[in-house]
Amino acid sequence: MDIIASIRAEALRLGFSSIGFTEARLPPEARARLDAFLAAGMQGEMGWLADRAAQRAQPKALWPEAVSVISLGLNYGPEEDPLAVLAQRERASISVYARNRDYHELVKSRLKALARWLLAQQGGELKVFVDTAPVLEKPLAQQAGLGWQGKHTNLVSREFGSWLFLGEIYTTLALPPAAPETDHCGSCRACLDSCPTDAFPAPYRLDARRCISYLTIEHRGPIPEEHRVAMGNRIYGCDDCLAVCPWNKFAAAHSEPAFAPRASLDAPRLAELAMLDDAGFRALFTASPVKRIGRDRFVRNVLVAIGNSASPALRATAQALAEDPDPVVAEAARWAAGRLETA
Ligand code: B12
Ligand code: SF4
Ligand code: SF4
Repeated sequence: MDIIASIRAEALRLGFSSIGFTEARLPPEARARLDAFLAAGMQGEMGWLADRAAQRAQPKALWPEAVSVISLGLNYGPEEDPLAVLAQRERASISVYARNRDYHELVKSRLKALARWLLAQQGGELKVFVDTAPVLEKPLAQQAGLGWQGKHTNLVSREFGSWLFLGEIYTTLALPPAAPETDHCGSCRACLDSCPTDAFPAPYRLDARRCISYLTIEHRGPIPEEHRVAMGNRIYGCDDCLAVCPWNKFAAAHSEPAFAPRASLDAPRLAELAMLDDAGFRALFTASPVKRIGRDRFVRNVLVAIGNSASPALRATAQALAEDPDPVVAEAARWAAGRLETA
């Protein structure tokens, strides 16, 4: 078996769904597009996207010794329609990626296992990354042949649709590069038209400040009023643009026990979530990515969903939080109670 075939076999054995190889180099367009995104302020409060833009846009600027990049994908395709819960207005929609364990740990442990194996087989030096490092993961994955950056800006795979988590191994080994994947969006614009907050100023461009994923996870302070109604009951992340992609019909559901929705996070009741104190919040979201946003930001999101529920029964829940010690929670509670009064 040649080196590429044996790395591929080991990656699949470790549980990765997809793998590709590319040079540790991105074309100047990647930097230009990142700069245009930042110049327009579309990163909002994610200042860390700008802080290390040079390293993000060019692998060798992050690690000069890097020669090749191994790009890896892990399928997290849902077993059921992830948008079905949006119609259940007294319940919460938590995005597919956050309904159980944090994917970062799983992907990282597999990247490390593959890296150890590769070191033993071939030597060289390497570094592993998933999500949080200054790495443009999607353009690298496209270059490595895993898929293409769709109009919703995420990587779409012919085999796994929009449901791949990405991770990388940068290595000093010279590995033969794969052919980059080409764009198969064609005239489709399903993702662009599905966005509740109109977050795409143009195909392939996302204004993060309007994206519900950003608003519910990254944004501190009150959620701008102009987006609250469109959020519906999405309280952590959003899957609309991913879920409508026609390439998902070729995808199989994931086979990871760690990604099967926990019963308590599968359409939980808004009334119960709103009443969580700090300890209750931490206990419910043990090992979940949701834990990162903390009780206050989480309850803020839940209150926006309560305001959108059109359920008079939830008005008392909102009112009970109107004097919350956290001013952002208190403001969201008053907004929700006011909406339900009108309802
Ligand atoms: C910041 C960030 C966010 C931000 C901003 C998203 C964004 N699109 O930039 C927010 C918080 C909104 C977010 C949301 C989500 N994220 Co996110 N996020 C990231 C992160 C950390 C950095 C992405 C980045 O560099 N953005 C900066 C902008 C400039 O980059 P970009 O979108 O790639 O912009 C490119 C396009 O504009 C393109 N472009 C511009 N013009 C043109 C024209 C043409 C013709 C073409 C082809 C391209 C093109 O070039 C730019 C540079 O590559 C990555 C992890 C990483 N390190 O890469 C995860 C990552 C992108 N996120 C991921 C996920 C799963 C999500 C969510 C689905 C989570 C959820 N369910 O709520 C949503 C999806 C929202 C969406 N439609 O993108 C996955 C995506 C996996 C995949 N298959 O692509 C990643 C890769 C994490 C991971 N390791 O798996 N995310
Ligand atoms: S994740 Fe939701 S809010 Fe963000 S761009 Fe996609 S559809 Fe729009
Ligand atoms: S929904 Fe259509 S336009 Fe959007 S990424 Fe999928 S194929 Fe491309």
